[in-house]
Parts: sequence; C-alpha cells; structure tokens
Amino acid sequence: MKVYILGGFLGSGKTTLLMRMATKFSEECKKVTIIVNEAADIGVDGNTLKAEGYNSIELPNGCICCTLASSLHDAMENIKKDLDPDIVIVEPTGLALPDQVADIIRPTLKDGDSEMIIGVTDIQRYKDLIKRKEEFFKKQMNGSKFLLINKCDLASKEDIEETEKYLKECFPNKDVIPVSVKTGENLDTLFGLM
Ligand SMILES: Nc1nc2c(ncn2[C@@H]2O[C@H](COP(=O)(O)OP(=O)(O)O)[C@@H](O)[C@H]2O)c(=O)[nH]1
Ligand SMILES: [Mg+2]
Repeated sequence: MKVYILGGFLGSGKTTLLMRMATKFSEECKKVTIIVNEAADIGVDGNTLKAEGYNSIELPNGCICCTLASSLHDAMENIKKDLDPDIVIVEPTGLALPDQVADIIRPTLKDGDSEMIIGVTDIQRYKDLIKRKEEFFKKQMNGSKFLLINKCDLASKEDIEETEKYLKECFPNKDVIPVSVKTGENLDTLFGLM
C-alpha cells in the first residue's frame, strides 16, 4: 500500500491533482481509497468521489493533523483492515502540516507500505500568499518528497523560472516540477517520480 499526502494552500490544486491521480491509478487497475478533510474547502466531497466509484472517507469538521488526529489514525487502520487498497490518497485542508499527517499515518503502516508527501504550490499566488506567509509555507512544504509549481498554464516562462529559482533556494534538496494538473502538462514527469 502506498499513501500519498497532498500538501498545499487552499486553492493550490490538491483536489484536481487527487482526481488525476485517482484516474491514473484506476486505469492501472489499482485499488484506490481517498481520504478528504475538506473542513471549509470547496472542491470534491466524499459524495462526489463515491459517485465516481472511488472508495472515499470524509473527515470533516476539524483538521486531520491536529483535532482529528485520532480519527485519521482509526480511518487508516480500518482502510488497511477492510479494504487493503494499493493506493491511499489523502487531501488535508489547506492549513494542515503534511508532515504531521504523515507522523499520524506512519504507525498504521505495515511492512512494504510507504508514505510520500507531495507539495503543491500555486504559481499565481507565489508573489502574494507564498511570500506573505513564507514561514508557514516553508513548514508546509518541508516534508515533501518534491514540489509542484502548479497552474503553469496560466503563467509566463519568466514567472515559472522565478518561482523555480525561489523554491530551489528554499529547498535545495528537492525536485521542483512545473506542472498544470488541470491541462495535464508535465504530469508524466510527476508520475515518474511517484
Ligand atoms: N488554470 C488552472 N487551474 C487550476 C489548476 N489546478 C487547479 N486549478 C483550479 O484552481 C481551483 C482550485 O483547485 P482545487 O483542486 O480545488 O484546489 P485545492 O483547494 O488545493 O483542492 C479550481 O477552480 C481548479 O479548477 C491548473 O493547473 N491550472
Ligand atoms: Mg480541495
């Protein structure tokens, strides 16, 4: 079982990426389970995911990295026991710290299971949100295996390069991948790293 945790601000593209990933894994005949913690987020909810045919678990009214930690832990144990999927995709809220989510999930994993955090940044909000909330942003991206610069379909080449440079300075050891999870641009590179 592989667990993917999607980290990033509200609106950065986590749900859109989640749907891309779920589609890709399903096409490979892998069994996918999804955990969403929408709280106040708008996007895909548990009912929509069920309608699409995915096993999904919704943990609303709190944050899975803090107040709902035990719910997340229990949900993971039940998923393992009852469904035993190949893939679990977890979308926390935009305020969650993904490495805390990973810390909660890790003790529920068995031999051969693994978890990976994928950091999603929104290039359109790089100049305002990311810069203004730099400290939180860095904490949020800290545990990621690699970083996506999302919504590149909306940005100029110069803006992409500037954002890439900034992220590489902040996180010298991480791959930084410009993508558009909406148009599918460069998603093959991303899937190659997963
Ligand atoms: N143009 C463009 N829009 C995107 C992209 N990814 C997400 N969006 C849009 O951004 C909004 C927020 O996306 P969502 O996946 O819900 O973000 P979340 O809050 O992180 O789950 C939606 O209207 C998406 O259609 C992208 O790569 N390009
Ligand atoms: Mg969402």
